[in-house]
Amino acid sequence: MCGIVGAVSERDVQGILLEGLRRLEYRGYDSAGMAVIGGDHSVQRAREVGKVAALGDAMKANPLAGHLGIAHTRWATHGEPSQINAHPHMSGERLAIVHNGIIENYQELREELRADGFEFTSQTDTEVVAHLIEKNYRALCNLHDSVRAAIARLRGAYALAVVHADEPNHMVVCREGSPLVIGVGIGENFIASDQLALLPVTDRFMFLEEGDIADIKKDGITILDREGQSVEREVTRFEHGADSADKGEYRHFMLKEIYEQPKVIKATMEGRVTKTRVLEQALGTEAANLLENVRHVQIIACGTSYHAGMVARYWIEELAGVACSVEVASEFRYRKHVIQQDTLFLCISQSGETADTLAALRQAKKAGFRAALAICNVPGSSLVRESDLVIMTQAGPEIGVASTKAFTTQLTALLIFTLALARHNGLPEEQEAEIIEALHLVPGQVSDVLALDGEIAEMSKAFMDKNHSLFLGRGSQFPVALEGALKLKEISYIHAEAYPAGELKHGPLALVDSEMPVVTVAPNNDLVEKLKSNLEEVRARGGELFVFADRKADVKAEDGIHVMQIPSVHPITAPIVYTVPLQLLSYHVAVLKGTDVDQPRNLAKSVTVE
Ligand code: HGA
Repeated sequence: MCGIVGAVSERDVQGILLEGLRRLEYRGYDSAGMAVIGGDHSVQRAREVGKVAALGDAMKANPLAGHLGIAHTRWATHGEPSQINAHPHMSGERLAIVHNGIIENYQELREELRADGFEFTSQTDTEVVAHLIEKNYRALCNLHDSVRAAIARLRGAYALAVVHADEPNHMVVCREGSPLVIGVGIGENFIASDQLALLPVTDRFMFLEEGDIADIKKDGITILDREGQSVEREVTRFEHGADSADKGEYRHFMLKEIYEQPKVIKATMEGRVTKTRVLEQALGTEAANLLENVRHVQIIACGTSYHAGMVARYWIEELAGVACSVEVASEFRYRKHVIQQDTLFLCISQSGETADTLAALRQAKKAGFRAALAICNVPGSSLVRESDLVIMTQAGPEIGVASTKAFTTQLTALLIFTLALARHNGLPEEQEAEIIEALHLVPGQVSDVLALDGEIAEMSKAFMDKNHSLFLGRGSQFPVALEGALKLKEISYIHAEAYPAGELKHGPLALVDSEMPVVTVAPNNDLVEKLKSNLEEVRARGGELFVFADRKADVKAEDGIHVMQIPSVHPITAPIVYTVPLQLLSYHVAVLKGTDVDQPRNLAKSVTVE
């Protein structure tokens, strides 16, 4: 959340920074700003409320010329979205800063700096950091040292980029708990919250470690670690095509990403499964060792990734016979837990920078778990670097704030992991082969569901004027219902709740009437007959049902029951396939309602604040 970009170059940096912000806008979009050090060695700043386009428009009339600059797109945590709270923040006329994260002790620092005579113009925690660095600068006259001295006093999470007009040839950047990457150019260098922002200018990146402080000049990068020791960070090349941040022919990134699913699910399987078996070594050289004797799996995640973890629990207990617990990271990290012996800690995060998940992982590493496994979509992210074992999803960059392809590739990776674990726990070879064969069919089955797009768009009209909806599923389809409800909430702003279908009569049935559409996923598994009875309960109360059902499940369309037939799928892989029609349904409802599909209100991607 919040996007940072910076550049130091021979050329004017305004265009590079604006394009970087446009690409980072998924991280926050309530205001945007830029500060550039011009030829006269003064700081010029522009800030606008709203999206990056508003800043771009303002800058057409008043361009900022200069070879060193920093910029920011905001997702407010401290202080309303407004021009005065927009970054960059300044201390005096000569120091400017952009920040991603939260400074927890900002109140006490603010009081101290006020007593020192600093005047505050915003409500943000960030402005405190600007003044703190400036205070140090007055004594130390060196930006790097001033930043180091300032961050020693900060509690919380931050990625910072700082420029000072007295040192017009470099910026100082650092990170602790929020992501920051350095883009390595030729005769120019860059920084950003993620690689995507910089793809038009470079494909070579260095990832800062927690506690690093770097000086970025156009012809050199120096990095010191937390202890002040000079360190080298490896330069890696970006693997995905530079077009990933483009919508192409699609109206929205979300739709593009829904349609990419057959390809990326396949990519996530590549190199990890044969026709009939999981290649355990492909999960890491240590995989066999770490998975042996696992007696319990503790899954931690947030949001959509949490739903993926909930599906995995059904798989892990059913196929591996290993106990599995799933918990949202923000709860897990703040309670005492009993750790059973030989528990594997499994974190799921699209970005690998989710603040709560990372914090939970760091606690877990001290707490005596057997090992930590990450399922993640971003190579080089903190989660990936800090885990013992990693399964990368191969979704490619996901730009739409509402997660789609990241979820289905997480499920794919989790099923592969489950089978590897299950093999250590006596899953018969034939059963492994049956499931892998079913997994190979999933990309084709997802394509078949995508072919229903037109019909689903038609169905979505029934939701346009509704304020509430219910989603039902049983067994491993319950998390699919949860994910479907989350998608509808996120992008159409319709209140949606998901229940295990068997819970209906224990409360939510009271809500059912003709104004409450009820969406149900009904694959042909051993729970389908029970599910049909639940549907009757809804129908008997006048509720309108929208059922995504296996052809063979024999759910009949009739008055008030709309049935969309889904290709027959294996019960184990069904959650992956049944997610897709629910994504399309939410997408079309949102389009009909005219909401901002890719950047829904109040949300942002990559939740790097707590
Ligand atoms: N706390 C700062 C930055 C917010 C942020 O990083 N959001 O993700 C602010 O409120 O401006």
